[in-house]
Amino acid sequence: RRVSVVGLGYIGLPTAAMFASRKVQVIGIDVKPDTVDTINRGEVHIVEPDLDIAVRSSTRSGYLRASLTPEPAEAFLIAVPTPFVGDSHEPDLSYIQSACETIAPALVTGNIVILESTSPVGATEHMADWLAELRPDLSFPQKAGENSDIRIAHCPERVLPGHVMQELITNDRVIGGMTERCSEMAVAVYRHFVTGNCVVTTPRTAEMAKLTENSFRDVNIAFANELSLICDKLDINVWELINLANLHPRVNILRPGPGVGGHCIAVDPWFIVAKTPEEAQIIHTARKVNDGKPQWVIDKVVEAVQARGQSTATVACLGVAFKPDIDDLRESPALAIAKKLIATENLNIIVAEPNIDKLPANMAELDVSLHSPEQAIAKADIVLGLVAHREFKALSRDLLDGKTVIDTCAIWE
Ligand code: SAJ
Repeated sequence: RRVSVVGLGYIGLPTAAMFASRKVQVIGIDVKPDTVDTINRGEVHIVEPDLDIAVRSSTRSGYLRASLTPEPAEAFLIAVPTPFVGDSHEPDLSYIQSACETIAPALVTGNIVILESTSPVGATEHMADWLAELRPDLSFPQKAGENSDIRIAHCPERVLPGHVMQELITNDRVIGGMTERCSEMAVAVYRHFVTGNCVVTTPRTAEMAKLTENSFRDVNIAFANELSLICDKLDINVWELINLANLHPRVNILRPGPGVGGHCIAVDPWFIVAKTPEEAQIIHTARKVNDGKPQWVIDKVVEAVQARGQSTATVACLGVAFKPDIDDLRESPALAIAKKLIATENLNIIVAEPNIDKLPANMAELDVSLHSPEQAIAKADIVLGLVAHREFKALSRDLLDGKTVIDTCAIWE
């Protein structure tokens, strides 16, 4: 058995390592020579608990190998990014299209191609059409139905960063085959390591299911964030309010924060809005509410400086990761806030982020050194809680005496 995983990033690499751990021969394909070399040395280029161990043992055992060029396999899994086109909120399918160009020459009768990338509704059909154009000698399900040479399915990934290696195994999978046999074959592929249910549907429903899951979370976080603005105006403690409301057996409000980060929840709802702008009113508004939260936090800091009657102030930003207890800075609202505050006149910014040793090279414009939380608070006039890391929650409240505290994420509640 051989599986090829195209795109060795946050989803592709853990998935490849998971197949290899089950003694399936895996060829991982990536466009970046550095990534290919790193993996072939048994090392990893991304941080995810236990991924390093899995990649090291799979390359040593010979079940995982990375390459720039495609090789024959039974199943091809595509796990490439689907970002926005430029500064727009339109999905960019060009990475999927390139992946098709990469694998097309290696396809033979009996293969299955599975799209794992989070995609707008209709993307799997586009993928099938691109492959059909590239390989006119083979038949595909959109024309040949159950008799096609190549099978096609969409099986979106749903794993939570920080828990990927566990959730890959235990999460239920949505399997959207273009035909029943496409779904059956996709289920057989995932059964190598998935212990959760594999639930079969169509590609369009599978695409929408993934977008719906992340939009559901975004809308619910927006509700919590909107409550935080309302409570601030009405002089009510939003954390106490939410705890009280959540005592109701059918209410479960999420946590307000400095905004929504990461590369999924702040992106995927736009794929629904882009397709159905008239209908997707709540989903669109939720995006705007969550995207507006960082500026609200910045305004709070500026107000706090004025309230202290100071012309300049030192602000300790506690946390720059995109969520608690993780070292991932991508699309982090906390980092965006810290950067904007650094660019604000008369503010001296210090940053504490216990999950990283140094700010990454491409953040060089962040001309600040990392402090321990205790040091940062000691030097600060204003303490700005941005991420509820466990190290911050463990801090003594006495450290905050005499400081102005803006706690956006309930570190001290
Ligand atoms: N956040 C809040 N308040 C909350 C919960 C989260 O402000 O109550 C913020 C976080 O701080 C973070 C952002 O939302 O900035 C997103 O964090 P998250 O933990 O909700 O989600 P992600 O982006 O790490 O992973 C999500 C997951 N989706 C769902 O839970 C529905 C994951 O299962 C998906 O696989 C992943 O997106 C993905 O790749 O699509």
